[in-house]
Order: sequence, then structure tokens, then C-alpha cells
Amino acid sequence: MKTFYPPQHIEHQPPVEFWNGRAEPISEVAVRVDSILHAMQLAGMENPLPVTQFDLAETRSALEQIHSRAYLDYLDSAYDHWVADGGDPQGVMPFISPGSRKHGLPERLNGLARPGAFAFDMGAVIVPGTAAAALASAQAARLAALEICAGAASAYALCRPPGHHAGTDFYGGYCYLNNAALAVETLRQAKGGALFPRVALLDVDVHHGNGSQDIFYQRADVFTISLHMDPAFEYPFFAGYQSERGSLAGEGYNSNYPLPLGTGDADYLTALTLALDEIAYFGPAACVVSLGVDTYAGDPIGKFKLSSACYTQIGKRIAGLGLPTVFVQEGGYNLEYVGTLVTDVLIGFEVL
Ligand code: SP5
Ligand code: ZN
Repeated sequence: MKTFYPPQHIEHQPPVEFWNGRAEPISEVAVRVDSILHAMQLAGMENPLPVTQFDLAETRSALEQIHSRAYLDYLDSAYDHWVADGGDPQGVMPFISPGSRKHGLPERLNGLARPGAFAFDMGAVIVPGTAAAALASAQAARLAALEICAGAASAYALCRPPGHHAGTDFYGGYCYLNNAALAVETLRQAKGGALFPRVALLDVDVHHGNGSQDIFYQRADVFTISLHMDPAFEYPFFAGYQSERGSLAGEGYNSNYPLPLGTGDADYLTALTLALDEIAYFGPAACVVSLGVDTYAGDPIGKFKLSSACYTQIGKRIAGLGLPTVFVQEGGYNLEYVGTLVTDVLIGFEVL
């Protein structure tokens, strides 16, 4: 399968993240991509295609289908405004939140306060290279989706930064633009919507895909479904519960599988099978997979206990849907294993 990746990700290297009120080394590091590229090469997979030059205006207008203009403008200018108004040049991070949005946003907001209008945590610092890296990462997902539109059975977007925590007008959890949602929307827009009238977005990252859920929450043409650590105990805490089923036209088109911390292969694959049954019942023409491998027992931040043998199974079971599929990289932080876990899923899918 064709793979797209954004070399510009290298310009995005935030210095720290805050967790438990402490500054910690960030888990989402650039060498994750090297681990994946290396494993792909070892496995003899097709050479990944770098996403270098692309039409910025075209990507921006595609992104406007899933993110608000105010948010996209913010991301473009956040760093400059922050520094201009006296923020630490190391990077942009919220230190104040509106508490409630009942008064709307002031028209002219101090650059130090702006992050609080959009960031939902202190884990997605914006450095000078962040906006361009996020844009190239989103473009990788878009190109992978366009491969499917052109008739390919599968494609892989090796996205960094990841995207599933970014919503219509919020960001956090290492995510700035929702790459997987852009892939979904790209499929939906193809041939005026006729090519893929319904698309499923399956999120297997260990964290709930709160951004993806937000973007499609009121839509019946996109079924969002996520398997993740029970948010009562783990990040992102405020979303990912079973009771969140979608609203308005989208009611019934969002499904969450919160699973206990410590979940292992057998229980995970049982839940995945139920999820895949739900997808089959929905009857989509294509599937996008938010592929996080932070479910691995050896992951430094995930709290599931999947063995390395499970990932081929995950790929095979997804292939069982028999759908054209775009894989979009999300989390996975064990630097030694992230590459092989990802290639195991992709190869498991291809050689069903
Ligand atoms: C895309 C994705 O997987 N985002 C995950 C965001 C999770 N944020 C919480 C990270 C906690 C990191 N600090 C824990 C250090 C353990 N030594
Ligand atoms: Zn994750």
C-alpha cells in the first residue's frame, strides 16, 4: 500500500508537556517516525512518499470542512501573537481558560490569552514549526484518502503530529489538526459524495478520539467508533463514555467502547469484533482507521496490556470488513516497538 509522510514534522519538537502539574519530557517525539520508517523498510514495504510541495490554499479549504476558521487562523498565528505579547519563546501553552464561553470570544484577544480559547490541555505546545508540520501531516492523510478515491484498496498516512484529539475548534493531546477527520471528509466529498456515501471512522488508539467524535457528532453519514481506556480513569477524562451516542441527525452514529485499564488481547479483540459488527451494520463504503499503537503492554503512557502478537490480528480483523481503508497514524510511544507494531497491523491487513 502507498504511504505518505510529512518530512516537515521534524520542525515540530515541543520542549515539554505539563502533566499532573509537572513539566515532563514529551512522549510524542520525532524519532517515532524514524522507528516506523525503519520497520517499513525492514518489512520490505513500498517506499513512503514524502509530502513536500502542496497547494496550501487547497488544503486550507479542505480543512475548513472540519475545523472552524477562527481555530485555523489561531493555529497559523498563535506563536507570533504569543511572542509579540510577551510569551515565552519556547512555545505556546494555555495558562488561563475562559471557564465558560457564555460571553463569546473578545474580538481582540491578548496573544497570551488566546491559547486558552482553544487548547483543552497543556500537552500540545505550539513552537515555530508546529503549524507547518500539522498542515503537512494533514495533507498526508488527505493524499492517502485520495489514493482510495482513485481506486486503491488501502493507503497509510504516517502522520506526525497526530490528530484525533483535535476537534472543530479545540486542540490538545499532541494533536493540532484532525488528520483522520480530513481523510474521512476527503472520501465523503469525492464525486459529490456519490463515491463513498457513508464512511466509518474506527479509532483504535488507547485514548478516546474526542476530537473526531466532536467533528462528526451531529452527522449520520460518518459513523465514529472508538475503543479506549475508560475515561473515568484516564485521559481525556471528559469524553469517551458509552452514553455519548451522537446528537440531532447524528444520534446513534457515535459509539464508544471504554475498556478497563489493564485490558489484554482477548478482551480487546472481543470488543474489536463487536465494534466491527457495528460498522458492518452501518454499511459504509470505506473505512478510516485512527491507528494508535499505544495499546501495547510496553507503551510508556498507555495502560492496556496488548501483546505484540495482537497487532497482526487487529489488521486481519479490520481487513475482514472488506472495505477500502485509509490508515492514519495516531499515538504509540514505545520507541523500540512502535514501528513493528504499526507494520504488523498494515501487513496483517494486506495478507488477510
Ligand atoms: C495522540 C495521543 O496518543 N495523545 C495522547 C495524549 C495523552 N496525554 C497524556 C500524557 C501523559 C504523559 N505523561 C506520563 C509520563 C509517564 N512517565
Ligand atoms: Zn493515544
